[in-house]
Amino acid sequence: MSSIETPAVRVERAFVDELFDRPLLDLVFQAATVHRRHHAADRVQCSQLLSIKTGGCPENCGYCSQSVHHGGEVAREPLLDVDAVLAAAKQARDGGADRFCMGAAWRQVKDGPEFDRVLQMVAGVKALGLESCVTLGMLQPAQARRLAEAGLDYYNHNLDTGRSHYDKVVTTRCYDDRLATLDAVRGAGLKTCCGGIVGLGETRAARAELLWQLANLPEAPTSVPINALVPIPGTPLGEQPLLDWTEIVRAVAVARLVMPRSIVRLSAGRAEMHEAAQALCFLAGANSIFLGDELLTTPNPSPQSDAAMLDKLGLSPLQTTRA
Ligand code: SAM
Ligand code: DTB
Ligand code: SF4
Repeated sequence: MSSIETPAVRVERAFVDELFDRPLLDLVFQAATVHRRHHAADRVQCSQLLSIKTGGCPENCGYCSQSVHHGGEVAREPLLDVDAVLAAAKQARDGGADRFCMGAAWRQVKDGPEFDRVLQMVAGVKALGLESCVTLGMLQPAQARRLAEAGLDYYNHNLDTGRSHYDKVVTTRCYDDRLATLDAVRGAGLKTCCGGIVGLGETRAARAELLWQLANLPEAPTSVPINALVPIPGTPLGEQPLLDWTEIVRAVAVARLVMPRSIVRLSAGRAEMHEAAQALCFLAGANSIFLGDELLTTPNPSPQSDAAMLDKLGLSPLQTTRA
C-alpha cells in the first residue's frame, strides 16, 4: 500500500485533538488501561545507539547538532570501520540492550563502498544475536531491499512534527520525501521505526497532527520514538525552553491510545526529565528506551542510573532476541 491509500482503521483528527485536551490523569489512566491490554506492563525494550558517521550533514534540521548550516555543529567523523561498530554492538549487548541502532548524518543513502560497509555492519550486528536498526536519511526502494537482504530489522525515519509545522523546522526536504522513504522501507518488508520530536515550539495541535499522521500511515509504525527536544547551543532551536513534562506525558499517552500495538519509545530528552515524569510515561504506555551514556551526540542517563530507576519501578528489559 502506498502512503496515499486509506489504512484499515482510520483515526480521526478531531479524536486525537480531543485526547490531548483531556484532564492529564484521565488520559494517563485510559492509556495505561489500553497499554496493559496489548503489552506486558512490567517490560521495557532496551536499544542502544551509535553514531556511525557524525556531522557534516547538508540538511538544515533546526534541532540538529550535525547540520552544516548551523553554528554548534559537532566535530565531524567519517564513517566508522565495521570492527569498531561491532565492538560497540557487543558492549551494548553485554550491557543489556537487545537492539543496536546505527545513525549516519546523511541526507540520503548513496550506493557505493560506504553503503556496502553499512550492509556489513548490519550483518555483523545480526550475527551477534541483536536486532538491528539503521537511520541513514532518505532511501530508494532498491537500497531498502539490500538492507533487508543484509538482515536489517528496523529502519528509523521520523516524521518529526506535524505537516503544518514541518517547514518551520527544516526546508531542505519536504514531508512527502519522508513519506516516500517510509513507503520504500515498508515495501522491502522492513519494520518501521517512526516518530517525532516534541518541544520544537510547535502547538499542541501540531503534536496531535503528528500522532494522527503516524497512526494513519498504511501500517502504524512497529516502533514509535517520542523524542523531547535536546536544545543544542548554536542551532536555531538552541534557546528553545524545555517543554513542560506534562506535555511529554500527554504525547506518550496519546501515542499509546492511537497506536495501541506499537512499541512507544521514550527517546531523546530523558536526561532532562525527572524519574517521576519518566515513571508516568511508562505508566501511560512508553515501553522502550535507549540505554547507554550517549544518544548520537548528546548525553543519555548513565546505565547505572537507568538500572536503578527500572529496578525502583519494577520494570525489566524485554530481551526480544535472547532468553
Ligand atoms: N540523518 C538521518 C535523518 O535525519 O533521518 C538520521 C539521523 S537523525 C539525527 C535521527 C533523528 O534524531 C531525527 O529524525 C530527530 O527526530 C532526532 N533528533 C535529532 N536531533 C535531536 C535533538 N536535538 N533532540 C531530539 N531529537 C533529535
Ligand atoms: C530517534 O528517534 N531518536 C534517536 C534515533 N531515532 C536515531 C536519535 C536521538 C538524537 C538526539 C540528539 C543527539 O544525540 O544528537
Ligand atoms: Fe542531517 Fe538527520 Fe541531523 Fe537532519 S536530523 S541535519 S538529516 S543528521
